Amino acid sequence: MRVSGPLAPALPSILFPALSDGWLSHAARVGGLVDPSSGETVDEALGLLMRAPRSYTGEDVFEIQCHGSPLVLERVLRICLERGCRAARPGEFTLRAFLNGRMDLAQAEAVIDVVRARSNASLDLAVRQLEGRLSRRIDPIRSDLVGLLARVEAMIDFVEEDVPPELDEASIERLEHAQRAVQTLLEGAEQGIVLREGATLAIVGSPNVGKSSIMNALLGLERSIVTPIAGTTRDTVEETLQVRGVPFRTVDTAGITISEDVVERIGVERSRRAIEGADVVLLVLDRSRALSASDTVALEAVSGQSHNGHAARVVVTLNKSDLPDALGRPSFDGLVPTSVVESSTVLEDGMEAIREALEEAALGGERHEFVVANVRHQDALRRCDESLGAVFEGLKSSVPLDLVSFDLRAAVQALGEITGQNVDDELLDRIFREFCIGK
Ligand SMILES: Nc1nc2c(ncn2[C@@H]2O[C@H](COP(=O)(O)OP(=O)(O)OP(=O)(O)O)[C@@H](O)[C@H]2O)c(=O)[nH]1
Ligand SMILES: [Mg+2]
Repeated sequence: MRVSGPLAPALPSILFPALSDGWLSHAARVGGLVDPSSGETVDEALGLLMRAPRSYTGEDVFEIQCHGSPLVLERVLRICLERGCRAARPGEFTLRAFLNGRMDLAQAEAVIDVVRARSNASLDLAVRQLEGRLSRRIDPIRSDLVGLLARVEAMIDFVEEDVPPELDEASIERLEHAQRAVQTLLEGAEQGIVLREGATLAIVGSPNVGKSSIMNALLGLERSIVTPIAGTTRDTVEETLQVRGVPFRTVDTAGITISEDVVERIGVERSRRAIEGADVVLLVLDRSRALSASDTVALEAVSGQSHNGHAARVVVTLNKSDLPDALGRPSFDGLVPTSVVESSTVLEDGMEAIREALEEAALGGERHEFVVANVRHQDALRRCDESLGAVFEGLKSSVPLDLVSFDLRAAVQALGEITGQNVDDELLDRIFREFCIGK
């Protein structure tokens, strides 16, 4: 239980009457937690007083660690409420931390990302944002633009008649530098979304090529049924999978083939739908036999697919590499795989190559060192970039400087929205509504 605000320092001696007064800040103490109205001991608990400003919220904070029983928690909560406390709203502790300058808005938003992270990669990103990585990139760009804005506004005030004022070379270079920095941050935007939200992977191919075996090998558990009988997987099997920290919603599909069997036909139809819904397709071919009619149908299904208008990236694996090669390098007729690898689930060979290829396909290339994963931040960066573009347009066509200053101010404001220099209550409300109570 955490209490923040002016009532916090009074609580230790009320709740722990047996302990001597004089609670030191940041020193935990253990004792009987007593209900002051009845004098009854509720639990044996730890109390921790943290004096402002060295606390999460920046206010005086008292934290109680009792045994996890909901009954105990309820009683402690009731005692605190009777002493004038009120229940925290979702994210209120973090909101106060932001309002008291303990963290900026991007850091505050990272708190919820840490709580919600579904993969190592997204947790990593959230923690780095919490540490202030994004803010440290944004702040210098913004303060440079603020300096330039001051300069432009001074020029407006001192403009001489008939002499069109011009921005000096050095200032223009600084503007260009700022825009490049913003664009660099935007470069990893797509990766940021993938790392945060994950990608959908469909494992497809003709029957019996080893799709389910590969799915199991990637998962490290026997999720899908594997047998020598073609047509073992008759329906899609879904599982979440982490590949090098990237979350994949993975779908093992029924082998694609031309079939008269009703059940099989439905399975194939579902496989096709899985391909349509995928960001990444892993096409499995059996290297130990020549390309069959079913392989061709599978290849066509993968080539013809498109997902929300943009095609999924395709990784091909030539499986059963432990057996003699009867396939060679097939021509993929119009299909351009991002990688072609070889694998053998029997020898457990090539799984790293598949993982690497899947990661690259999902991220659309090499992993950026730092990416902006929050859509709100990306939107603000885009607006900043656009406004800076308008500034350059304006300078080139010698529009009045007050118009230039208008665009420059918009760029500064967009960056300020990320770290929280310019935010209104409505936006704060929207951000912190997403939080859970107690954060
Ligand atoms: N030699 C060899 N056999 C393999 C390999 N991978 C899978 N197999 C075998 O191939 C057969 C089919 O494997 P599955 O993983 O069920 O193949 P699938 O593509 O899921 O098959 P369907 O679900 O029927 O479409 C099984 O007998 C596997 O043991 C491999 O790398 N080498
Ligand atoms: Mg299968």
